[in-house]
Amino acid sequence: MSTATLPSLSSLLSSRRPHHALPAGLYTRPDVFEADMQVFFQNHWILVGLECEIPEPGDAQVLDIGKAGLILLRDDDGQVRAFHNTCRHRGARILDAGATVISKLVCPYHQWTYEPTGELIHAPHMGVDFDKSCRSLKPVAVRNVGGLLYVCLGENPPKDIAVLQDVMEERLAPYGLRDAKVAHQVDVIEKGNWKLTMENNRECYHCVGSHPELCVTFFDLDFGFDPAAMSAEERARAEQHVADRIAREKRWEAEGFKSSHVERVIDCETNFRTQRLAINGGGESQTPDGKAACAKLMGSMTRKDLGDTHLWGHNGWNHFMGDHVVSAMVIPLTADTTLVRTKWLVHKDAREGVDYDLNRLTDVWIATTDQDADLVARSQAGVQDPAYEPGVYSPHTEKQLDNFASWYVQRMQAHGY
Ligand code: 3BY
Ligand code: FES
Ligand code: FE
Repeated sequence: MSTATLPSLSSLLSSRRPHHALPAGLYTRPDVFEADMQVFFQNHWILVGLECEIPEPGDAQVLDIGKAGLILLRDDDGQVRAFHNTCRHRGARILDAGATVISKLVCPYHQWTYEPTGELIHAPHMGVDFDKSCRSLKPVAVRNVGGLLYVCLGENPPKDIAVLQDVMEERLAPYGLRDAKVAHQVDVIEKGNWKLTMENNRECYHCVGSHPELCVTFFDLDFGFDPAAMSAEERARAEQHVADRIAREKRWEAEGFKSSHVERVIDCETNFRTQRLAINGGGESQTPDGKAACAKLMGSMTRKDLGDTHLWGHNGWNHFMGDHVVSAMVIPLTADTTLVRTKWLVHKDAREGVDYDLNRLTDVWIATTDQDADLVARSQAGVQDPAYEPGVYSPHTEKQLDNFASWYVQRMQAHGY
């Protein structure tokens, strides 16, 4: 099909049927990918890293997000700052993607030099009248939400990030993310559109069929179920599970640990959802046997029995447990490839081989992430099939996908598509 015969993006968006998956073009077309990057990765808040990845002055993390380059660093006064990674002379990239340590930011092209505050301090051969003061690096809006770093690359960052901060700072405080370290990181490039990656992570309908390791500690029942599809015995077990969850949540809340379900998923700019859920098995952590993987607990945590505080956003998901944290961020690469970067955090003083065994810490989510990558590739292959027709979501186990697809369409339309 030539581009001229393709439906417009706005007609694709308005053709999405309520409660159904998105039309194929929204998962496959390069022009939609460009629009997605502009709307959801340039003009919404995105999760880009962790404060503990830049613990000391001069520590920097550099990331490519589509065509945009981002520098995250800690300045000499200890403040976290973010800049666009493009030189104010002729635009060259200043730092390469990855982790680095800087004292000044020196552009490799003609050595224009910037302070960690972004101020231009050295620009040789520009003449005596050259005004350096208006050529600082362009800042990027950054928010530190209890140790999770969010940026908005655009000029008008959504104000409702304040809701996320309000809800999560209190919940994250005991986990002491600032005093954590990344024990392990894995990059997986999924062969699918970023929205398929996000949809896959919002349901546990597929867990029983695909995630034997995760199912030891994860209750798929927490992600919805259809009583009508169950035997009397299964239904009784599911109802008991829900009753236990409510009782446990009340107990945790009474003990001062916020646990309730909070969601901002439609009619909002900053999409997030959080809830503290119980862990199956040993009840402590997402490990092969449910027992904590790290003897030294996170932050000020003194208990291992506080479940898993989940946090989903539109480009990532996180699990905060007593002994460790799993934080995944999603960066689209092309219409049909997506980077999923998963980090395992432990207390900064925890010693590998003494306080934790790296395999026990990472086994479950390495396996789960690989299994999810297969599912996403399978979805992408299927949605680009000419025979694909958007299917209906389960009202019981895929409600979060329905909400995500509705939010996606709403936000695209709000941005003029
Ligand atoms: O992606 C998964 O396997 C599951 C489904 C629910 C949340 N997530 C961890
Ligand atoms: Fe950076 Fe010239 S482009 S110094
Ligand atoms: Fe999965």
